[in-house]
Formats: sequence, structure tokens, C-alpha cells
Amino acid sequence: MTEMKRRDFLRNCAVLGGISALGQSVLSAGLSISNDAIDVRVGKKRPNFVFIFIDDMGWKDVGFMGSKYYETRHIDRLASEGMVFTDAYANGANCAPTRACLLTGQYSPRHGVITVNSSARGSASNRRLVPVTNDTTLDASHVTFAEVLKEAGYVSASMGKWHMGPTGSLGPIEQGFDVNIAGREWGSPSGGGYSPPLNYPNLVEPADGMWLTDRLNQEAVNFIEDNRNNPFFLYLTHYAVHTPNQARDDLKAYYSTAEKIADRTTLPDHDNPTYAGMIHSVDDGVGMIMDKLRELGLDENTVVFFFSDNGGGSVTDMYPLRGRKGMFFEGGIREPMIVRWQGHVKPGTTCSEPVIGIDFFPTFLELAGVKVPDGKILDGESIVPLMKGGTSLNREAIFWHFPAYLDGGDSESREPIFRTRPVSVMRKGKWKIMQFFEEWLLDGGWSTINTNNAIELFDLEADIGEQNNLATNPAYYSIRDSLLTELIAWQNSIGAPNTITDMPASGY
Ligand SMILES: [Ca+2]
Repeated sequence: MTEMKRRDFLRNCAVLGGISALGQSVLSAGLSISNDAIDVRVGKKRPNFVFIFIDDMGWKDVGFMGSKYYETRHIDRLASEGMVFTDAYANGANCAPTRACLLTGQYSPRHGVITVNSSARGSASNRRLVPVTNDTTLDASHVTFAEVLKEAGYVSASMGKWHMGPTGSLGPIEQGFDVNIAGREWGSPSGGGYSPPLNYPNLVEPADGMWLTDRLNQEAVNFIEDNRNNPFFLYLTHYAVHTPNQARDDLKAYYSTAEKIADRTTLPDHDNPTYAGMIHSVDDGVGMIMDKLRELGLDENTVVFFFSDNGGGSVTDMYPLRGRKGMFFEGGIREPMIVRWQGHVKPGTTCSEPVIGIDFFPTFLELAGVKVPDGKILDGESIVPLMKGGTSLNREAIFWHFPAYLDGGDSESREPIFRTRPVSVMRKGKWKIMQFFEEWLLDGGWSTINTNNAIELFDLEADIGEQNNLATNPAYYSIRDSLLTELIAWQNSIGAPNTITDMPASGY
């Protein structure tokens, strides 16, 4: 039934084919290329896409964001050749929801992938609400960007972590990719590890025993080489730098030298040689990919994205941001992000407009000259206007909704037991508001808002570290109530579970 729905849906996809249509699309996007360039380029091929997606990489885990200990010279070069987005967000504070939102272009309430595994993490005696049941896989009825781009003639590959369901039913192939290398339902390489022998789909063990990240880098380069004459989409979704923390011995040795240890200066919590080695291997791949694109003359016609799926774990640190993976403070959701497109995106530029994972789907379609399929809801907004130098998008706010529990709190979480309890979040301009549902639903809601501790409000311009909750300061009651009203209106508009009927009291 779901497959039928999808076929019907794709039949309605309106694809803008041919030279003139794409030329028109590029022109309407206002990109700075001449008509002659359009004729030449589009006559041969549409832009290719390379989406380099790192798992659990924190906001500061790269050189261009300020780390000295972690060396990322190829990623840093990519940043210098493109635009860095300083306020780029993952849709989730952990893996699966971010990926489901990226693939569908929709916020979590529409597809139901709200967390990883159970939404009822931790001890029942510590949970005041019954969380909303989580969908651990992405249903086949959802139309992914891979499916839409396939209809438009793109060849696509998913390489690395999938985490959206098992191969053969809900894997990358079933969700629209032409090639799947190493992707299955796993959220981490726990089944095979990073070191050889590798036990993943479509990874025949080579004689030289390459490590997983190195192998994915090589597969990525091979895919580009093989598809040099097709419009292609490479979704390089590394398992790295997720746990288990494993790296090659030569890299661990390099990051253990006295010279490297001396680099633990500006960010002293960047100090783990194995983790640094994992980042180093990811960086090697960025260099290999860019070298291959240049070698094939494809670097001008390929849009390269660099992004991560949630904040770093406890092995690293996002300072000055608060929190880490699993929390909805900035350290759990803000990501390093680059877009490079030679001749179109001005090198060495920075954009501080908030952008979020659901924005990629409409961005891909605009750049490929493909219309949004009829009936397809896209919650994000194309960032092409920002790529060409604009400073704002049409929307006013972005949202997160997490009616679930994640255990494993620490000194940076709201309280020590859970990384997060059920919460809904909005970022609008410099403001960030968080609505915690235990206190909101059980302790009085609006009637006791000044004292029930349900709301946190931060001014991210003045307080990027989210140390000063303004929600209980009378000077901010008005803006708090206005923002909260907007957040609740969004919840209602998208059908997000947000009442005591949706999340009953647990009765403890
Ligand atoms: Ca992750």
C-alpha cells in the first residue's frame, strides 16, 4: 500500500527537463554566471552534488571553527573556498531524526522518527510523562530527495551510515538511491567496527585491509569517477566520528606527539588522539574527493556540502556552546557547515542566518532545476538566496519537537539525570525558547508560567552559552509569552503531540 502511494506520488513529480528549463531556473535563482556559461554548462550536464555528512561531529571539531588540536586542512580549504554557515542546525540532537528530516525535508512530527530506539529512555520512576512512541524506521511512503532526483535523471549513491531501516525493505535502494555502500539499519559501526575486517553491505574486503572511513572515501572517489558523465548525487554519510572511538595506529601516534599535545591550547577538551585520528580520516576523504573533482574538471559543476547530524559526544567539546549530543542546548544541535560551489558561492564568506537540515531538500531541487512534486510538503526553505549573498530567508523561525526522554545527563544538561526530557524548541532571530512539557503539562502551564519552571529563554547574541535563562525575568515576560504563543501555534499547525492526552502523566 505504501509503495502504491509512493508511485502515485512520483507520477505527479513535475520535472523541468532540458537545457532551457534549467537555464531559466539558474537565472531565476540569480546566480552570477553568464548566459554563455549556462549554455555551455547546461548543454552537458546539471550540477552534481556531493553531500559530506559526518556523524556526531561537534560544532568546534574542525580547524576552521577554531580547533587547533584536530587537524582538518582539507575541510579548512573547503571552507576557505566556500561559504561557512555559523548558525546551521541539525533537526535532531541525535542521529535518526536528523536523517529522517534531511531525507524527507520534513520536521519530525510528520514522519514520527523523533529519537533513536525507545522514546522512554532511563528509569520509569524518573519520568513524569509517558513519551510519544518513536518510529525507529522511515516509512516507505515518504518521498525522499533521492527519489525526486532520480526522476530528474540523477544517479545517486548512499555511502556509509543509513540508520533508517533494514536493507531490502527500507534501505537506501528502497528509498531512492541507486547505490548503497555499507548502509543498513545500524546507527553505529558496532556490528563491524572501523577496523578490518569490515562486515557491511557491498563492501568486499580488499587485500590491504583498509579501515572503514578510508574505504568509504575510496568508494566515494570511485563513484565520482564512474559517473563523471552523469548528473550525480553522492550522499557520503560517514559512520565516523560516532563511537566506538577507534583510529589507525599511525594516526593515534601522530596525535600523541609532544608537538600535537602542545596544540591543546585554545580548546583544552580537544585532547583525545583517537578521536583526532577519526576526524583526520574524514578530512583525508574530503581531500581525495576535491582532488578527484578537480582532476575530472568537475569542481565547477559540483556543489559540495559539509554538515553533521548532531553535536559531538563526551569525547569532545563544543565550548563556548552548552551541551552535547542528545541535548537541545546549542552544543547538541548546532553544526559545522560549508557550501562550496566554485563560480557561484563567493569564497571565504560567512552566513549567520539560521539554517536547518530540512532546508537541503528544497535547495537540491532548486539547484537541479526540479520542481517540488505536487502534494509534497517541504517544511524547509531553499538556502540558494543565502549562497548567492543574501542575508535572510522568508521564514522567521525554526523548530524542534522532542516528546521523548534521553538519559545520560551531565553537568551541562538541564538536570543531571536526563540529557533531555520532553521539550519543544524555537529559534527566532536572536531568541531561543524551550518549552519543557513535564512542568508545562503537569504544573500549571500558562496559569503558573512565571514560577513553574517550564520555560527557558535565551538571547543567543548576548549569551551563546545559554547560561542566563531570561524566562523568569519580568523584563522578558512579554517577549517570552509572544515566542511561546508562536511555538505552540507551530505545534498545532503541524500536528505535534503537545497535550496531556498525547503524553499522559506517568503516575509515579
Ligand atoms: Ca549522530
